[in-house]
Amino acid sequence: MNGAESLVRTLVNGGVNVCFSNPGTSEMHFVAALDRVEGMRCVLALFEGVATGAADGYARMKETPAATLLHLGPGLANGLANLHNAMKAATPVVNIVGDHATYHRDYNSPLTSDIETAAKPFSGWVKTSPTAKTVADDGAAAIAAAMLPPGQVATLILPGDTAWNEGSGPVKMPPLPARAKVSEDAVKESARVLRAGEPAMLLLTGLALREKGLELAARIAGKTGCRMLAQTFNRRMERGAGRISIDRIPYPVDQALKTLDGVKHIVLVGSRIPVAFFAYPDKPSLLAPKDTQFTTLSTIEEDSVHALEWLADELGAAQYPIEPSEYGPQPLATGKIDSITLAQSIGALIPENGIVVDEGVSTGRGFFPSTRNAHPHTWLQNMGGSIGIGMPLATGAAVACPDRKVLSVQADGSAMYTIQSLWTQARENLDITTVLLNNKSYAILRHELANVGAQNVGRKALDMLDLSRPDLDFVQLARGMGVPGERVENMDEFNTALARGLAVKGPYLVEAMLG
Ligand SMILES: Cc1ncc(C[n+]2csc(CCOP(=O)(O)OP(=O)(O)O)c2C)c(N)n1
Repeated sequence: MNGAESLVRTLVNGGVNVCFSNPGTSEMHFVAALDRVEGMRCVLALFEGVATGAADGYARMKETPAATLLHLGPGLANGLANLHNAMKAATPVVNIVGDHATYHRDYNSPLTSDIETAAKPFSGWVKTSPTAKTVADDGAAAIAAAMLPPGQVATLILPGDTAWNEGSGPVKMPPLPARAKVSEDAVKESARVLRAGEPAMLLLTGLALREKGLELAARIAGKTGCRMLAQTFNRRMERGAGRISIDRIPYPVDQALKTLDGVKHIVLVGSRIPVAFFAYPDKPSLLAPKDTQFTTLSTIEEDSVHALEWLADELGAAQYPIEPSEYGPQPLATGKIDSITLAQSIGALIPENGIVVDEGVSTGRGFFPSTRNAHPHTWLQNMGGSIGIGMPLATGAAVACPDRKVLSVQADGSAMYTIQSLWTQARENLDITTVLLNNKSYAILRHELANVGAQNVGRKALDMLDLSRPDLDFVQLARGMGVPGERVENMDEFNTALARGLAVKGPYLVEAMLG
């Protein structure tokens, strides 16, 4: 058995059952091995950013990593932006990059580059496998590294001769470490702060935003009178009817400052100190008041749910009554298409147990309140700020959860970075309805122009934020990649089109024209 097959068998034994790939010559033995091994689904992506973003979406839903297969340094480079997002989301990814055969590298042929150096800033673990005999061991180590709490990108570089030479056969996985439990001190100190009677807040992210964590946080908040908020961006939240509803720190700095005004203590539950996405002249970087005291109940690596359980016990809050959201969205909106009417209709139409992928950018920013009383659903966001994640994330989530409908809420400018995702969605018949928000602009950047204090803005600058001349036609783009769709100009049309898309089993695109 060659190295490639030894590696693929090791991946399958280690629970890696999907490979999002865009291969080349150096990966051909790996590709050939995929056919000889049962249990590995291969999904072709037509751009590497689709593969890496899909691996992120898959693992966020499945809790185990997918593999990617990328072609040398340039293939990796094309995939880096979404690996950056995956790193920020602490998503486990086994990122496999083919390389020239070890003896060929010194000739500096056209595709040669320093892959390790390119991978390092976007990976928690990087290794070039030296021989075919070690490649399976390195594969197992890559899975273990990816799964190291809270999860990370592990990049395994695979020189061609490690794939085609005689390998070791598959190897067993090393034992995976469990999440660490928090210390008693962390719990006691958090309890002391919350009992003190000063304005306090739990700031949650990660595992704490699943059902159990939210319930525990709500009991603690009810009992102690503290507030609870989520980070602005979170890797996964469980929301809707039957779940505890939680607001997020708003994105705009002024609104965030207002939201956090007056707080004296923030207890961090897997979260980080709240800071602004960008610096602006005359605005602070820290979003909480200067004299806020921060107490860490749990870090992102630790078991936040266990920590909340312990804290609830410590505070005598374990049985405190809670009020989960009830089902009861607002009625479907009519009239003009804008961020408010869209939010209302999406709230009414989110399917039971759906997965919402949110790259709605400025239009989607206000979608939270009106989706609170929707059917129960999961909400995925971009934590790394590199746009072009939405469609790949939706693709990966749909591969991970074939029985759940994915609703991909997608702004137009961000869509164009990884629009090839639609082809993969069609090829794999993935159950994804995309709501394409067409406002013909990089609208958020228009606000940012004013926020940073740019003066004398003229035509040349505004042209850099404008997506017209020519206008994009997303229905035609989708059709060209095998995804049916329709364009809508008012909310009545939107409601009908979205319901139609959601009723289809497979990909569909609704292009909503914003005024
Ligand atoms: C990879 C990357 N390139 C550029 C940016 C800068 N950027 C942030 S938002 C944005 C425009 C987003 O436009 P769109 O998706 O249409 O949403 P809208 O602002 O119209 O709501 C750009 C270019 C970024 N965040 N990431």
